[in-house]
Amino acid sequence: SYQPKNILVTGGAGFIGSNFVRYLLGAAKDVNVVNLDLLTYAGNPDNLKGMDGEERHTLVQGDICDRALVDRLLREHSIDTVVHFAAESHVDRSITAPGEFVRTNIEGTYCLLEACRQFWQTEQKLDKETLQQTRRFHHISTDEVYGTLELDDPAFTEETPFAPNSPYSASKAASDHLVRAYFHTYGLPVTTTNCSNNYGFYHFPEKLIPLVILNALGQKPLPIYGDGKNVRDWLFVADHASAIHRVIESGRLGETYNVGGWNEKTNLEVVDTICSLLNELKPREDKVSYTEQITFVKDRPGHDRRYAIDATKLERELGWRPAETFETGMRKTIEWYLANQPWLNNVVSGDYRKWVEKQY
Ligand code: NAD
Ligand code: TDX
Repeated sequence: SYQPKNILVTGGAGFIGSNFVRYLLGAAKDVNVVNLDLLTYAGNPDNLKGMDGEERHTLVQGDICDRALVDRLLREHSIDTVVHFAAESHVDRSITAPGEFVRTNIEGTYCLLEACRQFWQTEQKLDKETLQQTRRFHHISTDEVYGTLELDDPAFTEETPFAPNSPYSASKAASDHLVRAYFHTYGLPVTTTNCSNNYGFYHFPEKLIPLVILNALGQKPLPIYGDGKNVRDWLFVADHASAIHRVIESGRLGETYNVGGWNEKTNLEVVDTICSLLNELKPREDKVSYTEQITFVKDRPGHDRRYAIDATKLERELGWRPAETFETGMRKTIEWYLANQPWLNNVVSGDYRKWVEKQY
């Protein structure tokens, strides 16, 4: 199997990227990680505190669209493997301001692909066989590229045609196509994973699960879009990290692998689960259930009804299964948020942004 050594992770100060870096430094004792992250509102260096193997990790604040910077990092750190998380990731923001999604998600992916092609093929002069044996470009994508499902439709497979419905998913679909094209045209050794909704530690509280935890504890309304019956498949973030690692090690080049948790839930079911765990672990002083805070609000424009992932290819070819069920993963998540209120307070107050001022 392929063993990465000097890895450029992009977007590794965000939610999934930071969980992946933490996982990888622990799981692979001989890897070095350079973490290129622009530290937008979604990037938080606190997510990377106290990691085993942190002496093998370097955080660089910078833009994946900055070609000169990417070129320099590839060369200075003899990068053999790129793991690409950096993106604008929030669907609601893509509806109000799509421009940054086109820039980071499409142009940024293009810039990284070009830089790798130039560095590995032109500068290091690797022939196709050596290139494909000794280098990797792994691209992280989403199930949202496949569009939306009716309740009785079969789950998305890797063969499902792309039909993105939001500026976010359209920009991710474009980046997936570019990655695919660099394999077919230039032989770049790429793999892609399309994953369902993640939840877990260090999740930024603009997304449904951490927002509901935050608002529940703050005695604020728990906003449910529309009728609350939209369905998502949920995967614990550490399971996503292990799936990515497995695909980098053993995935077939040029292939995409769907990653999912076999956990389809309506949004109301998700919010009910959070409320009952909180009722048990941190009951309200008045002993009233947190579900009393549920409030139905205006629906998201173009709100996809259902996502469901068929992850059998990943299981059949690479033997991967998630370790957590929704119940075990959600319990860990709620316990983590209750034990890490300073992290949450830093995010809500904006204090986490001060890292940037302290460093530069
Ligand atoms: P996130 O918003 O928490 O993190 C994104 C990170 O990228 C941040 O640290 C941000 O600072 C950084 N970034 C943004 N623009 C950048 C730029 N121009 N240059 C360098 N860094 C930049 O997102 P996430 O939820 O961790 O998602 C990570 C990846 O996984 C994304 O590609 C997303 O599309 C994909 N994904 C997410 C989910 C999910 O449920 N969150 C599911 C499937 C796939
Ligand atoms: O306040 C809310 N109320 C609500 O009902 C929010 C923020 C969301 N929702 C709904 C919309 C969705 O049906 O909950 C569901 C989940 O919403 P998000 O947490 O915004 O996630 P989603 O839009 O499904 O996209 C996520 O999963 C796929 C990530 O943000 C993407 O980056 C990933 O690709």
